[in-house]
Parts: sequence; C-alpha cells; structure tokens
Amino acid sequence: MTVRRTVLVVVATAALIVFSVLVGQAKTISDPDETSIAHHDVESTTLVKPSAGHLAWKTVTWDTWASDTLVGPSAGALTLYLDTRGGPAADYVVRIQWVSVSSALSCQLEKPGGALVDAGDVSRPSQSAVRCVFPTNAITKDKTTRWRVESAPSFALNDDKAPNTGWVRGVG
Ligand SMILES: [Ca+2]
Ligand SMILES: [Ca+2]
Repeated sequence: MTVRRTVLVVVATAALIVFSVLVGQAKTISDPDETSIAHHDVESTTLVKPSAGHLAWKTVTWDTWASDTLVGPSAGALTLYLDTRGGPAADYVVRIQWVSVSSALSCQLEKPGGALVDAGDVSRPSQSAVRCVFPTNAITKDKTTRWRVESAPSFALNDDKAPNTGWVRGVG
C-alpha cells in the first residue's frame, strides 16, 4: 500500500467514525411538506437522551403556529407513540396540547388509555417548533425503543404521521 493510499484509508476511517458519533448523538427523521395538513404539518422530529432518566422530543413543522391551536384532548394534540416492550403496539404516549383552563401548553407521558404516568417540561424553541423533556424512570422496557409522531390538527383526515408508515427504531 502506498503512503497516499494509507493516508486515504486513515482519513476515510476517521470520517466514518465522526459520522457514526454524530448519528449516535441525535435521532432525527424528516417528513414531507403535506400541504393538505392544516397547522401542524411535521417537517422533522428528533428524539434524544439528554441525560440519564430523560428523553427530549422536538418536532419542527413546515409552518408557524400559535400554541393555542394545539387544542386537546383529541382534536389537536401532537402525540409521540413509544413502543418499548412486548408486541408491536405503543406502550406509552407523550401528548403535547393546549390546556384552556391554564392557558398553557402541557406535555404528559401517559398510558395509551390516557392514564397519567409523568409530567414533562414543554417549550417552544421557535414559532414552528415545540419541545418536551420527559422523565423515563416509570417506563418499562425490554427491547430497543420504537417511536413515531402524529399530529391531529382539526379533522382526522388531516392527521399527519411522521414517519408516514412504520416506526423509527432507536433513540439518539
Ligand atoms: Ca409532514
Ligand atoms: Ca407525514
């Protein structure tokens, strides 16, 4: 092997390692601009583990929106589905929605039936993004976590799924 080829192999290997580390730090998926979706058309979603015992979920939308358009419980919530154990169904959901009585966004980790598991901290990094950091101590898990996001702007027909089919495997 010539010196030049050796250098090339070393550079390529280093680039691969850097890429792997970057990918490991964030799990982000992109979703298309589906123009029929009213307010909360998902552009990208990231799920990362910022510290032990927490997950941070951030969704960016194609358009800007006011927090009070995310009206819950069933009409306009943004929901993260988590499949952490057993069969293919979601074991937990994380729901971000506007609560009229407190005039604030809330983020809750719940069982699929709606029972509260834990509360999260919600914020708006921008007018087209929302972020929720929630505790994971109460989540029971026996496999690699799978997740997907769904927004329900106004009518069931306008739901946006990200990804459009299937699940994302693993957390960044
Ligand atoms: Ca979309
Ligand atoms: Ca979609």
